Amino acid sequence: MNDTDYMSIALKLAEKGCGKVSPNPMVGAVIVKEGRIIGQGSHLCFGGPHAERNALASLTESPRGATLYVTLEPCCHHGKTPPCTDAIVESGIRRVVIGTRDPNPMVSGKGTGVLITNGIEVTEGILEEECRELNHVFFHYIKTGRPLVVMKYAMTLDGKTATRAGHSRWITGERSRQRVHEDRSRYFAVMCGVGTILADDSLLTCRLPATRNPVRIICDSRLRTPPDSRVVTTCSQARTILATCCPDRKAWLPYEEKGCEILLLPPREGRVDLNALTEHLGQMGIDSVLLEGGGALNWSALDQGIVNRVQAYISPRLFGGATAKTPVGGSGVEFPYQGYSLGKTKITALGQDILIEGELAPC
Ligand code: AOF
Ligand code: ZN
Repeated sequence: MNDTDYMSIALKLAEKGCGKVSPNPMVGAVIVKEGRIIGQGSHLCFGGPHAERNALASLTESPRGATLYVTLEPCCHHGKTPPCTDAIVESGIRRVVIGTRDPNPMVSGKGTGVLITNGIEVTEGILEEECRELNHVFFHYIKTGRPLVVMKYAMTLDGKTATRAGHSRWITGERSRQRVHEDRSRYFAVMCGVGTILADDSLLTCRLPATRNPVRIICDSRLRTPPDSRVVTTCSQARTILATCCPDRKAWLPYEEKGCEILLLPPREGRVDLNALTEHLGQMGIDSVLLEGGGALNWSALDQGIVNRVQAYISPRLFGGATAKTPVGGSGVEFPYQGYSLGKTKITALGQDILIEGELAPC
């Protein structure tokens, strides 16, 4: 077993925090002495002990002279918990292997500095890409203060999101839909436009056992969401936020009575200003949004520069129909070079479907 092998174990441990620690990072730690794993830990709940401290608490023997493998640079600040660097230095650990630096300005480079000053040997950058990808939401949120927005859609091979009559259940197969539900629990919030609620009375919850529901955000500039729709009546199971430009507080009452939150935002071309919305969501501690919009909202989101990643689920079927809906509407671009290009693309087969995902460069 080498450094990379132990770091892979730490990465697996980090995943235990998925959906439970945001907006903090998922972190895993392994303590190794003379080729034996003598302690391991994960960061398991927001505000709870960090992975390093949980690993130290699990020790089966003295860590004097041992090596600690940790996916993220250990913290050296007093947050909701005391600095992990103190606990590491006190423990007598001789070497620390770090996956990636912490982008948190309170920690970045400083945690490593504290360890080195205390005579601990530090190795950085083991499985760095994997460690960063695991916490891509945290990296984005801590740097920008805004949620990472992932635009997700499912379409046929001929680029349709519904038949000419508007039917869309189902386009993709079981495995793709399972994956979407996993993402609904992985990302903090799910967002769609009022059109989706009016057409499908969508619930937007996560239908997998033992997972958390995302916060549901509906972009509804004129408050057209029916007060008896399922997103409104199920507020006790999952938080619902209506983002609107309607300043009439009397019109808010039927929603507020059922537990919905109303977020009043300035309009942009008659609809909710999406930059103002993401700014607000960031301030509310929402670190990520899975955008399950229709074509109009998807275009606005792209056009206003709030989309960071795209996930396109493609099913090997064709619907045809000149008027059948497509994933992105709006005015579109004029020339191919003006199109939005994805970088770092990844292609995954999911049963008969294909998932293409990638990152959008900031505008
Ligand atoms: C975590 N879990 O395992 C590590 C973190 O408020 P606190 O004390 O929980 O500190 C949160 C910060 O600590 C977080 O932003 C990150 O920079 C650092 N490391 N955080 O939640 C962990 N190692
Ligand atoms: Zn820490």
